Amino acid sequence: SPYPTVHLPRQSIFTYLLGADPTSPGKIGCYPAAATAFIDAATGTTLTREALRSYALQFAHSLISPPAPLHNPKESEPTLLIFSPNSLAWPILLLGAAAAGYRATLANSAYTPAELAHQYADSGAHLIFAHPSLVGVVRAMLESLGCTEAEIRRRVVVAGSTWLTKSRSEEVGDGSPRDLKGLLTITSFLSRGKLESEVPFSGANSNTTVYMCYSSGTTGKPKGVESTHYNITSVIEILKPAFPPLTPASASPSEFSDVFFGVLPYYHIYGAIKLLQLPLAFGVPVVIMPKFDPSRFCSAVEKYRATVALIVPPILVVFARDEAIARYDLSSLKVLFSGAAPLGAELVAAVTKRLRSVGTNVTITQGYGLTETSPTIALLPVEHASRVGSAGLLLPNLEARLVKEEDGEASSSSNLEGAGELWVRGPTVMKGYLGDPTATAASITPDGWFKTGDIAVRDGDGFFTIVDRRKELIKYKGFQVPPAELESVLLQHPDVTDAAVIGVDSKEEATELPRGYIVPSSPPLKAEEFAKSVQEWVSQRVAPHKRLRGGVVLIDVVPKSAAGKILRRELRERAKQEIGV
Ligand code: 4UV
Repeated sequence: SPYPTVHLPRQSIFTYLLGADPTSPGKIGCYPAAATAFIDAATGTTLTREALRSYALQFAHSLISPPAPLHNPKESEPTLLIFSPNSLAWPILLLGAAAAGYRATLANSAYTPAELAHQYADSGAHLIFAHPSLVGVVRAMLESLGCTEAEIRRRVVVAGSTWLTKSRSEEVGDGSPRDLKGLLTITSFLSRGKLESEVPFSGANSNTTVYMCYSSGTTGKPKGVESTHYNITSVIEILKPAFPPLTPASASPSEFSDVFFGVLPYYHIYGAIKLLQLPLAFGVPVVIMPKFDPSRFCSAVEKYRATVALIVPPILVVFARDEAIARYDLSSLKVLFSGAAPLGAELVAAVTKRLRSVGTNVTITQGYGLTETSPTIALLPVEHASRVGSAGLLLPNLEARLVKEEDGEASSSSNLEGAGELWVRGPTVMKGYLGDPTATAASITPDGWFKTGDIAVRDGDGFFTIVDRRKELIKYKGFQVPPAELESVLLQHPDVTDAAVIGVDSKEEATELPRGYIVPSSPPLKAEEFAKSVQEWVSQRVAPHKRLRGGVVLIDVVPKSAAGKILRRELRERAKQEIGV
C-alpha cells in the first residue's frame, strides 16, 4: 500500500465503537454521548450514542441469561442469527451480541426457508432474531428441519424496531398474528436488566470470531466467513486515511455534521461496515431506510441533508433516469460511494451531469472489497475520482500481488505488472470459512495470502482496476448469486439432466444477470416454452436476486473439463454470441 502503516488496536468492536471512558464523562467512543448515531427515515426516530450503548448492554445481558423459555447455549460457541431488513434494531443487535461475546451470523432478508435453513444449520445458531415480517419464513424453515412448536418458541425472538420508533408503521410490514403467536418479542427479551460493560475481553480475544456473513467465495455454496474483532476494527482504522475528512455530530442536533445515508443491507458486510460501524467510528449519524425507492431516497436526502450516500451501481442507473432527482433538493450530497460491482465510466459521467444540472455538485467514487476481507481492500480517494473505473489505492497495512494464471500458485515470480488474480495479505483477511478447512486452505495460502478470484491491473501510480473475475461467482445488483446453488436447484427439476449457470452483463441495469444452460432429459416439443417454465420453476424456489433473469437456454451437453469442471468460459463466450454483446 502507498499509505503509511497505521497502528491497529486490539479491542473488542464494542469497546472500540461504544467504549465509555471514565475520564471523559459525557462521551461514548470519543464523541458526545448525546450525539445522534442512527435515524430511521420512515419515522424520524433517532438513536443517540448513549441510547445505543445502553440498549446494546441490555441486549448483551439478556443473551447471557436468556429468559427461561429460550435456548441457552452452554457448550458450543454462542451464536445468534439476525434475519431482518434494515432497521434501528440492527446496531443494537450487532453490538450487543459483540458485548456478550456472541457470534452473529447475518442472513439475507430475501432468503427462502430452504436458503435460510442452510445458513441456520451451518452456522450453528442457537437463537434467531427475526423481523416480524419474516417470522413466517423462519417458522417454515424450522418446521422443515423438524422443530416442534415448543422448540420454535425456544429459538426465535421477534425483533422489529417498533419498540424504538413508538409507531406501528414499519415500512416492511408487521407480520401475521398467527406467525407471531407464542413467540417472545424483543421488548420482553430486553426487560430484565443490563450489563455495566461488555463481558471480559482481552487483546487475545481480538482474534475471536464476531460476525459470520455468508459468501460462496471462489466456488460452491455459501460459506460462513469468520470475521474477527481485529478484522473489523482494523478495516475501520485502515479506511480512515483514505476517507475524505468528515464533521462528526455534536450533542446539539441543530449543528452541522456530515450524514451518511444508504440502503445497503446490513446483512451484507458492505452495509454492516460502511453504513453502520464506520460512521459510528467517525461519529457521523446514519439515516436508515430498508428498501430503495427513488422518491423516498431523494426525499430523505433532502430532509436529513445527507452528505455521503453509499450505493451500488444499479442505483446510479436510476439516478441517471428517474425524475425524482429533479423534484428534491439534493444539494447537501457531496459524495456517492459505489461498491460491490464494477462501476462504468459512462454511467458516472451521466449521473454527474444530471446531478449538476439540478444543482448538486457530487463526486462519484468507489471502493472494492469482499466479504472475506472485512470487506474493503481498495478505495478511490475523492481527490482522484477522475480516474473513473479504478477501484483506487490499496488501503494501509495491506499487501497485494497479481498472480498470473500460468505462474501457478507456488510461483514467486508474481508481481504487480500486467493483469493477474489479485491476492491480498493483511489484518483484514478473515480467519477462515466456518467448519470448512478445505475451502479455507484453497483460498488462503499458508503464508497468509488471500485469493480474491478477481482479475486486476495496477497502473504506475498504484491505482488498481478490477477487469474480470476468475471465480464462478455472479453478482446481481451487488448481491452474491452462487452458480453452484442455482445448478443444484436446476438439477432437482424432473426434466433436467445437467445444468450450468453463468452471469451475463446487462449494461442497461448496470449488473450481471444469472443465465442457465440446461440439458433436458428428453427433447421437449416446444423448447422455448420449456425453457420459460424452467425459469419460472426456479423463481419459485430462490430469493428474488437469484432468479434466472438472463434467461434459460437448452443445450445438448454442458461443456466440462476432463476433471468434470464446468467450462464456464466457453459458456460465457457462447452467451456473448447469443446475446450479441
Ligand atoms: O463478498 P462480496 O459480496 O463483497 C462485496 C463487498 C463490496 C464492497 C465494496 C466497496 C467497499 O468499499 C466495501 O467496503 C465493500 O461486494 O463480493 C465480492 C466480489 O464483488 C465484486 C468482486 O468480484 C468481489 O470479489 N466487487 C466488489 N466490489 C467491486 C467488485 C468493485 N468496486 N468493482 C468490481 N467488482
